[in-house]
Amino acid sequence: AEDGYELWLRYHPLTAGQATIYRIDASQLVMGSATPTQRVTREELQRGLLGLLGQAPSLSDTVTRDGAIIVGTPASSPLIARLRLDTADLGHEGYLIRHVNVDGHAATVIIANDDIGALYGAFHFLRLLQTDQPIAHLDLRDSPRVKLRVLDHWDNLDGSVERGYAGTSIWDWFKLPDWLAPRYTDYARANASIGINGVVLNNVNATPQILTPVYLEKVAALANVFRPYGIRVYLSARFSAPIEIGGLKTADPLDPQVQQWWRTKAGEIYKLIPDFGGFLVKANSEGQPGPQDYGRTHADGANMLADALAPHGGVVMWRAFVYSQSASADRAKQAYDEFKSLDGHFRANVLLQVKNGPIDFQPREPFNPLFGAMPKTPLMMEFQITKEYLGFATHLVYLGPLYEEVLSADTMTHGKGSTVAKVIDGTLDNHTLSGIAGVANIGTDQNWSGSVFNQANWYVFGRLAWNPTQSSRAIADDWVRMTFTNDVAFVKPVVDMMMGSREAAVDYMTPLGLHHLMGPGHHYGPAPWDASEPRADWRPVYYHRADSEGIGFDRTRSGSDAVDQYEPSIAAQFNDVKQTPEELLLWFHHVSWDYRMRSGQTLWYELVAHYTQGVDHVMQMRETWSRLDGYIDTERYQQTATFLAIQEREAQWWRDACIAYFQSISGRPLPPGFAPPQ
Ligand code: GCW
Repeated sequence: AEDGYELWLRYHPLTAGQATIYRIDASQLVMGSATPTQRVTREELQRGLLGLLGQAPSLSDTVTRDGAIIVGTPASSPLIARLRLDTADLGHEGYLIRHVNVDGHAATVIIANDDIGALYGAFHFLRLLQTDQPIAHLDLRDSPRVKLRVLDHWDNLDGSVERGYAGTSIWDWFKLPDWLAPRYTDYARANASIGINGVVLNNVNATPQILTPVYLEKVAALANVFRPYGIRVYLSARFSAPIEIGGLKTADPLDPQVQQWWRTKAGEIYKLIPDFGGFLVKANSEGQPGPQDYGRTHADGANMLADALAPHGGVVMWRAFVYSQSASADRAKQAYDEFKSLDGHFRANVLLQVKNGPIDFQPREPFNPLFGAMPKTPLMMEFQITKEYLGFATHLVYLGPLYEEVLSADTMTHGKGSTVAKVIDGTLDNHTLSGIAGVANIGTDQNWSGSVFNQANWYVFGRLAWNPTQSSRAIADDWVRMTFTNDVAFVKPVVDMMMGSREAAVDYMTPLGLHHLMGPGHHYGPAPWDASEPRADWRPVYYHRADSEGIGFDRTRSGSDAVDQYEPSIAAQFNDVKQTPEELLLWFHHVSWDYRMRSGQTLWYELVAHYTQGVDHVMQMRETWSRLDGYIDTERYQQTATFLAIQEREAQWWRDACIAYFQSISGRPLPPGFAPPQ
């Protein structure tokens, strides 16, 4: 049965015609198996080619026939060294794939400077077959633009997953370190296939127990599984751990005993895990402990941990998501307010991990104003892959366009073209350290991600982490082909459906810059009216501010002045209601219900139109899908069909609830011809 377990690494037989052509160019495998990474690379190629072509290539030490595939590094293979291909620009993780002639035989080489690059190259090569590309005369080279490409698991040690909608945690802490579930290896394969090279195993709302010897041994066992795949483990560290598991009276980062405790802890970890990546820290946010508890700054806290890790080559990923009640009249301003002035005060092995928008993974936010504002600090992107605010498991929402929109946004900090992607990959301000993190959507569900289409969000995250300038449509195209079929009659409509899906969710949930209308706490479904929370900034009305006159959050200079956290030309644009992109209108402005939009319609009518459009799009997706029965297996087809029905019902729920609520406040009539809900 098709349960989606294989993700995009399905390796099911290609059509006979395709297979026959490929078999000619993939007839023999010439590669070493001296190291663990070489071995897993060879296994992957054998498994992939056997699955796709119905016949495994013969293994050989030398090229004896046409169609050989030669894999390795100049250092490990005299044959490759003899070819004298230029690998200088490939770095440690890059690779080249090329057609060559060896001893009179046509061959393809997959060459890298290090084993891991060859594994990435092997996955790329398999992808070409999986997506029906020609392989006879290849000449391509690729290397990652971002150094740390990391999945953040919000997994708790009791097996629950914060904001996880795909079952429970895949880390079976009770059976580790002895039992290594095969799933860990498949997880590593999937990650390596898209270039992910780091995983944070535990929730940022961290328990200190993860740093105790019992758990560190379990962590080490996972690290051993991941190592051949180029993946390092990281841990979320609780700032107060020296008190809770160290028996100290304080966690003050300037206290010598505290510093010593972390140095010793780091030494202990590296003894077990020599390539340990480092710590991820959520401090002084949503009640988590941190340096401010002792009157110290985020920099004091981060640097103390950085000093403990530095001798071993580890990094600190310090989160900029700070959220507390007292800080500011506008929650959107808090991160910038707390961090901007610390630029230049962090150690060289600290990265600041910044959520894509200034609030919290909403369907649409403007880019976070910290991007571009801290040139002396390497800023990491934090995206959310799990759909906390985008319909959990069932709604079909492809996040590629959201990621692409943020990465291609122009911060203007060094003039035109200062994109967020260039901040993240380090090129804008010449950082060698760079990183991007995605909050994982992975759990014990057979299909890993709660739905087949959610797998695409894991996939696109990895591909964009490797190269943040890629097109999310091209990546969707690859994913659909690898996951389902190369039949264009299926691929084209499904890619179109995916590409429109995020805008549809924005429309049926929070159009025109609205945000945080979700039910407080669980964040599922509409609740713009909800006043049950004790704190003002936990209530949706704090964000939409609808009254009889109008709607929206005034973040202009006459309001909270969040606009001035942006570069001056952008600030001026966002400050002016006429120049603000309408998709962000109500994020930055409180405007009258009767405000004239560019279309000539009133804001009220247009708001209603967006909600309706969102529902219409979901109906179209359902309609499209209904015509695709028969192209794929029934299991995945049926589940998707059912989930789309859920999504349609809930999109209508969103529309009807929001329109009814906002109408009760605006007092405006519904647009003529508005079809009441069926
Ligand atoms: O998105 C919010 C979530 C919290 C989360 C927090 C964070 C891990 O609602 O569940 O906590 O952000 O990013 O720290």
